[in-house]
Amino acid sequence: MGCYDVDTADFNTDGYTDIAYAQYHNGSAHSTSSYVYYGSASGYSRRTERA
Ligand SMILES: [Ca+2]
Repeated sequence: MGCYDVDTADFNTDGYTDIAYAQYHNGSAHSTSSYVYYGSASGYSRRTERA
Protein backbone atom coordinates (compact mmCIF):
# COMPACT_ATOMS: atom_id res chain seq x y z
CA MET A 1 0.00 0.00 0.00
CA GLY A 2 0.97 3.58 -0.21
CA CYS A 3 1.90 3.74 -3.83
CA TYR A 4 3.32 7.14 -4.55
CA ASP A 5 3.01 8.19 -8.14
CA VAL A 6 4.29 11.39 -9.67
CA ASP A 7 3.42 12.65 -13.09
CA THR A 8 4.41 15.81 -14.86
CA ALA A 9 2.57 17.46 -17.72
CA ASP A 10 1.00 20.76 -18.62
CA PHE A 11 -2.41 19.81 -17.30
CA ASN A 12 -4.06 23.19 -17.68
CA THR A 13 -2.27 24.02 -20.93
CA ASP A 14 -0.96 27.37 -19.73
CA GLY A 15 2.54 26.71 -21.01
CA TYR A 16 4.09 25.82 -17.63
CA THR A 17 4.79 22.25 -16.57
CA ASP A 18 2.58 21.03 -13.71
CA ILE A 19 3.37 18.23 -11.26
CA ALA A 20 0.75 15.78 -10.03
CA TYR A 21 1.22 13.58 -6.98
CA ALA A 22 -1.17 10.68 -6.84
CA GLN A 23 -0.76 9.29 -3.36
CA TYR A 24 -2.40 5.96 -3.94
CA HIS A 25 -4.55 4.32 -6.54
CA ASN A 26 -5.80 0.83 -7.09
CA GLY A 27 -5.76 0.96 -10.87
CA SER A 28 -9.19 2.47 -11.37
CA ALA A 29 -9.70 5.23 -8.81
CA HIS A 30 -7.67 7.27 -6.39
CA SER A 31 -8.51 6.37 -2.83
CA THR A 32 -6.91 9.42 -1.25
CA SER A 33 -6.41 13.01 -2.20
CA SER A 34 -3.94 13.85 -4.89
CA TYR A 35 -2.02 17.06 -5.15
CA VAL A 36 -1.28 19.07 -8.22
CA TYR A 37 1.35 21.76 -8.30
CA TYR A 38 0.49 24.21 -11.03
CA GLY A 39 3.50 25.90 -12.51
CA SER A 40 3.60 29.60 -13.28
CA ALA A 41 6.08 32.36 -13.94
CA SER A 42 6.45 32.86 -10.17
CA GLY A 43 6.72 29.20 -9.19
CA TYR A 44 4.46 26.37 -8.21
CA SER A 45 1.22 26.58 -6.26
CA ARG A 46 -0.40 23.52 -4.73
CA ARG A 47 -4.00 22.55 -5.20
CA THR A 48 -5.71 19.55 -3.65
CA GLU A 49 -7.67 17.42 -6.05
CA ARG A 50 -10.17 14.97 -4.62
CA ALA A 51 -10.88 11.83 -6.58
CA1 LIG B 1 0.35 24.27 -16.56
